[in-house]
Amino acid sequence: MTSILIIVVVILLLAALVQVTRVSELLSEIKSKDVNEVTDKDNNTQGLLFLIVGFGFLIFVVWQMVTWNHLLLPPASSLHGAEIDILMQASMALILIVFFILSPILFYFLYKYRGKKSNKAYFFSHNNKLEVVWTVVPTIILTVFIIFGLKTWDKAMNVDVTQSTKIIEVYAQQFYWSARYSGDDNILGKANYKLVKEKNIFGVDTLDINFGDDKMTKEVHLVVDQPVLLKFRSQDVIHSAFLPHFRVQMNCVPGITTQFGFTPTRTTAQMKETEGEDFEYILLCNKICGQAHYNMQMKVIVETQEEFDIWYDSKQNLENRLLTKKEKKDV
Ligand SMILES: [Cu+2]
Repeated sequence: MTSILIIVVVILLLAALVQVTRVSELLSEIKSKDVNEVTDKDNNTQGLLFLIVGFGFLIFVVWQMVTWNHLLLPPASSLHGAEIDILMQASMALILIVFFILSPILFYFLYKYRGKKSNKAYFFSHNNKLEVVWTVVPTIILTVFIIFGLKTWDKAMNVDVTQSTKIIEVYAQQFYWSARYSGDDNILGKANYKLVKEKNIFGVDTLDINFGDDKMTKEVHLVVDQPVLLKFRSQDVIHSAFLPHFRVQMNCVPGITTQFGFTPTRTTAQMKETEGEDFEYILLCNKICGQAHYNMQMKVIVETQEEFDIWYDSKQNLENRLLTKKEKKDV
């Protein structure tokens, strides 16, 4: 209700402003003044307004940065994430330094060089030195940042998959996430969307030798400091798996398998100590994939090996879940 009132007041104020301007124009017409003529007084007012609005805007930017800083993500909880954070901080520092130097100069010059009847335009056609400086300096800075970015990206994307890397499938469908653990053999059983039916939501091929020890879960549990390779599939449309705290994001595309490897470095319990009791790691969908997209999320828990084992052992494997007793004998 309050916001409706505020909107009504703003609209009325705008209407009043338009009317006042109109009245002053009519008055000028009565006094047979040219309403389109710009006087020094107008220029002074406009210049001063630019100065006030410009510096007001800068103060607002600083206020936002201070007030909303706590809403930013905490430091990355993954090995490669720390490097992405450094890249992000370096980029932001550069942008902010340039912003806080150039913006005040811009607003001040708007005021200083405001129109005056006595002013005469200065003819300035070309300056080679200036051209070289403002071409070469940004080129060098951008080249450094692009190389830095490419290296960070390359490191994050090309993770060596070793024996200790746990392979987990993350399966997307409107509007759920499910996970499939690859079991003791660390090999995911083959799957095909044509085999999706009833309990077999992943379309797992029950004739494949590797499927039996796979386990299906509704949460992703990870062991701290243990590398993991997430393999993504989608059943219907393009989704995007986003794990903001680990600085991980990957599209889930129907028909192909995409992947992202990373190593979590902080347990959920450790995060709760610094971020508050309500803290949970989360996997979100970051593509607008349909009506209930906003609700497409899955809990992620990082824990110790012992805690993981207790949770993992409590889950039923796919052989028991999908096959009847008779089918098990036949396999
Ligand atoms: Cu989605």
